[in-house]
Amino acid sequence: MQPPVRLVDFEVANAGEIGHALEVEGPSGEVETEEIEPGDSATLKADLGEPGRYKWYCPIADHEDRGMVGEIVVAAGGSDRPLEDGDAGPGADGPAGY
Ligand SMILES: [Cu+2]
Repeated sequence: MQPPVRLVDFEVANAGEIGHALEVEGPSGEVETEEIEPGDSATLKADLGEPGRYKWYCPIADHEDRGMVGEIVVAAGGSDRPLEDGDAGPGADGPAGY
């Protein structure tokens, strides 16, 4: 049986001084943004329809090795309630960027 598809929007802004991008390795494959220039933002739609632990990282140059990497945890039994201010977002425990 195919796992359910649940698209999650990741809204990312580049507050740094060089280009970055966001790649997410979800249960149905990888998705990534184009390179995001400093001051720009992008939205990445990733299918996270299955509980698990998924990797996110910046695919530009050696940024992953330099710490632009983290984990997205999708718990089972969630609700469809939209995220609200104060909810922990993906990568909330990750690096703050550079
Ligand atoms: Cu980067």
